[in-house]
Amino acid sequence: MAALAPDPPGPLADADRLRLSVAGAESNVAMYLADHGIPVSWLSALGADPLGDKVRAAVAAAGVDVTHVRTDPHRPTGLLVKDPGPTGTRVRYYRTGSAASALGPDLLDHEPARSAALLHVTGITPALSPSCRDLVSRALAGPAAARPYAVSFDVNHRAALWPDGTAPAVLRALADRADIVFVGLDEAQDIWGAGLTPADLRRLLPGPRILVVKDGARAATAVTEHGTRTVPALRTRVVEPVGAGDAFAAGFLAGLLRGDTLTRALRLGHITAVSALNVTGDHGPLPRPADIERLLGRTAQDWA
Ligand code: KDG
Repeated sequence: MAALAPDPPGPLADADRLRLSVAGAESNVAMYLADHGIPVSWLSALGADPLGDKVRAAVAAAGVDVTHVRTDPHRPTGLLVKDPGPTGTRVRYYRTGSAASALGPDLLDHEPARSAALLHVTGITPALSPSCRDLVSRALAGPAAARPYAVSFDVNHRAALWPDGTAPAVLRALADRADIVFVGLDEAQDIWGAGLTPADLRRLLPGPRILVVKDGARAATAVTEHGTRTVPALRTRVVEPVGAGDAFAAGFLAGLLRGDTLTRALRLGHITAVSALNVTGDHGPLPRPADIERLLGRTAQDWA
């Protein structure tokens, strides 16, 4: 999707200028995976309009295969507009009837979905339309072992997209069928109950092989059947947090796909998140490979 934000940041109602950028949780993950050298395709739909052209070009320029992105001649590219205020940034969506909202389960019938090792989906898509919900349900249908790919699911609760209050039940049912789940601790507490701990979340979501609970600037914990690993976050200057969760997911998945240990994968998640935290847009440059290696090799105390 395309994104507009007041430039300089400030209330939308007072803005004279808006900065145009590219946003979207799944395309962000795809771009950060490509940055890590993982071959990745983004499956989505864009309008036959200049915003769609811009999004496609930006995602392709990051090294992501966009040849399977559909162009819908009848529906526009989705758009979000940021409205920074004293208590945080409110996001306004203009995506009802967008090209992506018309996607459906047939997306999974074709390459590259059939030959991928991993399919990454988020809790944003099922909120867009009934056909989008069917798409994510189908991606997660059947026993995990019988699926041709592993599925990772980032809960990504966007309250504005769930006016009917069904988010807790729908997101829990979908997440519990995934192989790998990402959820923010505060996000999980908002949806499923105040005071929940990672151990409580594991009881709530017993299905995933790996449950990753992110605790903001503090730490991230991976819970598996073999135990729990917690890795503290890196200290960094936060310019704007949007996109950091996607960057974290991409770093963690890149680590797993490379065969790293859980601890190294969590570290790579944090390192990648810093790239998003240090910039105003969702997608910032990764540290140099030598710096990534140096950070991965540090001891636990250095990360605290
Ligand atoms: O994770 C960042 C996303 O939230 C942002 O890029 C926009 O995908 C988006 C959404 O639907 O909010």
